[in-house]
Amino acid sequence: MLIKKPADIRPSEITDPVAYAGRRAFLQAAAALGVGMVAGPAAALVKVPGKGEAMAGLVDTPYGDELELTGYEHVTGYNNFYEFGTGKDDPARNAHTLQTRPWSIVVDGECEAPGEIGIEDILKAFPQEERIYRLRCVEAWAMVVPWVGFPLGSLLGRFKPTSKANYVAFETLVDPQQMPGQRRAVLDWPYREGLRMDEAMHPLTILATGLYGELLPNQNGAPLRLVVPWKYGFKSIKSIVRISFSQTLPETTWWKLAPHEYGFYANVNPGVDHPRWSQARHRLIGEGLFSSKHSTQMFNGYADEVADLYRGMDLAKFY
Ligand SMILES: Nc1nc2c(c(=O)[nH]1)N[C@H]1C(S)=C(S)[C@@H](COP(=O)(O)O)O[C@H]1N2
Ligand SMILES: [Mo]
Repeated sequence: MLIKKPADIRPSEITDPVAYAGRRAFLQAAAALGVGMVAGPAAALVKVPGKGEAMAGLVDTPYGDELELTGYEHVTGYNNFYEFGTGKDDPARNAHTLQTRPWSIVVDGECEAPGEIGIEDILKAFPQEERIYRLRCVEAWAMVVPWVGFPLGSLLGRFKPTSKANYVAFETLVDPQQMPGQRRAVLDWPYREGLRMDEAMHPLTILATGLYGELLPNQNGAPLRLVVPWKYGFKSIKSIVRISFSQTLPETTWWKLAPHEYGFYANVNPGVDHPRWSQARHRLIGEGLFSSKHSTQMFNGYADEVADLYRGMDLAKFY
């Protein structure tokens, strides 16, 4: 067995996204051997591509160690963001008109301390963690993204939700000047999403502020978007301006538009097909159109963590 001395370890060997899978195993082995790391714990974070603004002081987490990352160019070049067009390459081309500073989020509804918080304060107040999550889109494609963000629950707690807060509703910015797709009534703007309170407070649910170690590119929902790894992609609402606690089930964009196709829960479930396509298998973006498909797992592989939230529910009915 060849044990490399720290000086022989190039940073790319530790952080190269392609050779990512073994990074923490490597770090643990190095620690066990008492080998000092070149650049401290930060060396475990993914390699920053240098396309956007790098984020400092990120917290490494154990989430998603075993997953192989989707390439940065796919994560930022193949998107859904109807405010900038309905084509998968429209957001990357058009989202540069979005102004993400200044930006603030209003939090209201069933809470004792409604208010407003700016994105700069959010970045300062909550330690930004790197978590690698598999994210599934409903049209049977998936990506593995190194998100940067923090648990949604830690933000929600500050506004002191009351006992009537059964759900949380989210809204995206409406501004047809900045969002050219909103000049047409493709969707009923603003884009809206919602979670049950216990889903919102689950530690896997995050508000993402970055990806690949950099502030979110506009096409991925800058400056702040939701990420719920056990649900289909459309739950991950982008460029959020309002979060409201509600006693009743909030209306959500796709569910309202086509209730027989998209439900409120939108949990990844290989056993419940979309009326127009199977949900049992999916392709990973970046592997190519002729690549073999992967079997979709219940709750997108997060069943151990989240299945309890739905105990006793008929998931074919509450899809
Ligand atoms: N505001 C807003 N949020 C949105 C969408 C949208 O059109 N508008 N599309 C959703 C859908 S269908 C998906 S699959 C994901 C895609 O996120 P990504 O482009 O970062 O992969 O964003 C979701 N969030
Ligand atoms: Mo989607």
